[in-house]
Amino acid sequence: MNLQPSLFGVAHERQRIELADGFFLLPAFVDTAPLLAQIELIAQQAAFRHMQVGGGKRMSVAMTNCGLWGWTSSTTGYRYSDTDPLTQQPWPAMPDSFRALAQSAALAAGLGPAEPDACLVNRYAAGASLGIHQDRDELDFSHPIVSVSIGASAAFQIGGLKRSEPVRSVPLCDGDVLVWGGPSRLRFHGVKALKPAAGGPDTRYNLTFRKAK
Ligand code: MD3
Ligand code: FE
Repeated sequence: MNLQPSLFGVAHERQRIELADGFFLLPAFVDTAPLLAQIELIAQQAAFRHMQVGGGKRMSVAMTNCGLWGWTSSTTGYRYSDTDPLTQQPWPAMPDSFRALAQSAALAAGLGPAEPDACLVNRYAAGASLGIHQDRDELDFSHPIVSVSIGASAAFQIGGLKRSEPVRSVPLCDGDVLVWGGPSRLRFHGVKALKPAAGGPDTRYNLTFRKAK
């Protein structure tokens, strides 16, 4: 009988990889097909748009939101809004399946419970990137953030608590979930320009669940 521990996980065994203190990767945590269908419904009510940032630059990532609060950016700054500035309507409701996913991921990471009231939906076409930044527009940093990667793989960058600290690049694949909180809540991070692999999906989506207020 072979009592050697296997180098390969059993198919149903879920891994939890701690990339940094309080920063967890749950590889292939979720089947993304149903999430894509929900994203299409959300985008019918609140279209993807390229928001403006300071200096009048247009972000290469297209964004929309669901939930009580939506993250918005304009030439006057960043804020959470309870209405879509394009329509003056409330953002589409957060699907129950999204909230359940965020909660189960936060629990699986050991950082739960998550009580997201905001879900930012990012869409990356080839070449789109997100510069190094911190997520600090939320009221209370004691709540973890959950992020779900969908479609094309991307290289995300994790830095430290100061912009000047070195960054590490980690590949994020379809179905991967990240959960971070505690000492990693204010880490600098970003996403390198998307380079879709031949024969694979040409777009990447990311859901970021936060407690905004
Ligand atoms: C946190 N989105 O919308 S989330 C954002 O993939 C945002 O669309 C990215 O950052 C996206 O604000 C990244 C995942 C992520 C990756 C690396 C991190 C979050 C991180 C490193 C440190 C802290
Ligand atoms: Fe971020």
